[in-house]
Amino acid sequence: MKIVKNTFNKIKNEILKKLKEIKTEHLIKQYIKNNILFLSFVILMVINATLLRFLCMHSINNYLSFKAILADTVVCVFIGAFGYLFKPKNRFAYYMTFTIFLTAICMINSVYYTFYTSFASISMLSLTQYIGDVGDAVVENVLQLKDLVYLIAPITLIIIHIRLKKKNYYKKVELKTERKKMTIKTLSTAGVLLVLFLVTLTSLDVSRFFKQWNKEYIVMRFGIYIYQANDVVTSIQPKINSMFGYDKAKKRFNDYFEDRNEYTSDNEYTNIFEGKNVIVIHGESMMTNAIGLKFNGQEVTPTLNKLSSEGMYFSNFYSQVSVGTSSDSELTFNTGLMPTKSGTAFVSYADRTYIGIPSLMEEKGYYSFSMHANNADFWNRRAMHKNLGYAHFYAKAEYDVQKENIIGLGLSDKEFFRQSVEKLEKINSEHEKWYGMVMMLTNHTPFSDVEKYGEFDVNIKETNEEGEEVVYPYMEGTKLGNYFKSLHYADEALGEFITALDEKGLLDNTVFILYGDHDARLPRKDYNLLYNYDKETNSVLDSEDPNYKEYDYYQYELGRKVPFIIWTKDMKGTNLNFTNTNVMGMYDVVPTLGNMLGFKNKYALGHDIYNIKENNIVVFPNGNWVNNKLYYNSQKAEYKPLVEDAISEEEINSNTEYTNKLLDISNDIIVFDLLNKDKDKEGRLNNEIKEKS
Ligand code: GP9
Ligand code: MN
Repeated sequence: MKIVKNTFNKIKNEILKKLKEIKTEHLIKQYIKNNILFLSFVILMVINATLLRFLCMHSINNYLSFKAILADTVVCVFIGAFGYLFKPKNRFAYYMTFTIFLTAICMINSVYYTFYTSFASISMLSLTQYIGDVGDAVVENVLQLKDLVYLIAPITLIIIHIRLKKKNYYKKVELKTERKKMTIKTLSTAGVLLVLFLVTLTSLDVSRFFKQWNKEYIVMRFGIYIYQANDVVTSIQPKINSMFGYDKAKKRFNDYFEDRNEYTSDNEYTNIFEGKNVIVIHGESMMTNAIGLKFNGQEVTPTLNKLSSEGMYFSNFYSQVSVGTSSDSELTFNTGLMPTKSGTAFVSYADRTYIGIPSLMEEKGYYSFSMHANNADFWNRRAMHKNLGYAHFYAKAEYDVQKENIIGLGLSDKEFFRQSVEKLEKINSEHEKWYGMVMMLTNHTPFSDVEKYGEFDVNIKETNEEGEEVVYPYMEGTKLGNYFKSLHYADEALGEFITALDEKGLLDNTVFILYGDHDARLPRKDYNLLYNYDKETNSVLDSEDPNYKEYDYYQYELGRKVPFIIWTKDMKGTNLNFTNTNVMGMYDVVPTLGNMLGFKNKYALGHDIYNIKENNIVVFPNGNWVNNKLYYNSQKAEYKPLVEDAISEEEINSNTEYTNKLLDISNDIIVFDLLNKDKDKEGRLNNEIKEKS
């Protein structure tokens, strides 16, 4: 009896299960049948976006990026949801309009990518004046077949529509669906998918999204549709920022430069390098604290040590970057202006007028150029280098980048320098005087390509009483340790570059200048280990230990110094061979170098260090400042004295006021385009009217 009962139950459960399956299957079929147009729209548009990533970035990770597919789906479901507000017979027109619009986005980006190896931006419309020659892009004047593939989507939608119409589908659907209910249901689905997408994001994704300049990264994580929408917002924002307040800004600007004591008098260094060729090295993430540092008797940076001991070395020099990192340092080095308060000058304000060192040198008869083996659009350099006055930007497409020569972000520094020497030889033979910036790349965070940096131990090796070698791990395996290995590689590359230049006679009449673009953003705990290592425990010394020196907030900020070196091959032992320990910032480069090379830029905000000397002050974009006596933390309104006789409260207040004022003026110059003389002539009638009303 029991057996019969069990068998009966089993059969019953089995039948119920089947029925349930049939019901679900039926429901799904039913849903698909009733929503063919909506689903076709979503699927076709997601396929188009995926195709775009595939055809542009050629890597499985890129085109099958789960995040991007999810993001594109969210956008399409969201747009598609509003289609339900229309009567079924009118829905096709709605979906077709958006299909054409989204397909156009894919096609435009596809064509743009072929030309510029980057995704399109509406801000580029206002930058066309700087993009005269396409330079390093592969120029093909015709639309390629791959750019037309996106048209399959609208064609498919039309075919689907015709077939549905034939079957009288729209009339049948009309009877069944409730329009508002379907809209809300579909919007809720978009909402759930959006939450799912948001939880997959990392903080790096979010920060890059708001900065918007790393376009490939954003398209890979957020999809093309969100990228393009974000692009519109970030492109319009600078325009809105500059719409109001021009007259007030102009007045503040005039008053500031009228009152300003510029310390511009001649000094013993005036014109000392006039007429010489110039090579400026943009030393990626090079920091002062590595100069002179040794592990097991081996120098981390033998080349920097040599240059700093043979040349004019500024050992208390700070970079003044904000979120624009490398590009901010290029801006400040070249113009003496500070980074903008929001966005980045290179990306958001590339159409403004700047007075760059390259254009000033050009006025003196120099040929000016820049070299960097990364994509020309990285940090919007293609437009900005032109704007700063570089006559030519040798970017990635002009370098031979083979897979085996890639380290970290791109072409290794050794190979980059090797190929740059060839270009320099040609430049030297064609131009009487030249000024060039050569930008390094390998020593870039996260410093994880360790096996490619070559041998350099950051441990401690000792011989014990028994004569055996004992190894303490010390910095091995830490990010700072990997940084030293990477920096050692970059330093070696630099050394090879100098040797090669010398062999070709390119150093004979050349001033060699090097700056570290910004600190390497390494964890404070790693510095704590570096300066407080306890061999016995292989960790940080106990804080009670008399030898323990805490690496606190101030140590960290003060430790972010980068090298600034001016060197010529015959400088050693001369009166130009010394270390200047006065505090100095990137914005002091224009006046200091200008004095030596024979150019002036009234609007550079720093000072000639040989005029202002120990009275200098370095301001940072976050409102902090440092001088020879004190480091001021503006966020906490606290400070750390650096000398016994620190300064008075009054002086601190006036320095803080100076800092804020300078940051305002600098920001105004860029946002309101105050160096644009034409704007002056035109007047800003529209804004005047707006301000008065
Ligand atoms: C990219 C390189 C690095 O070309 O300059 O930029 P960063 O991340 O340092 O700003
Ligand atoms: Mn950098």
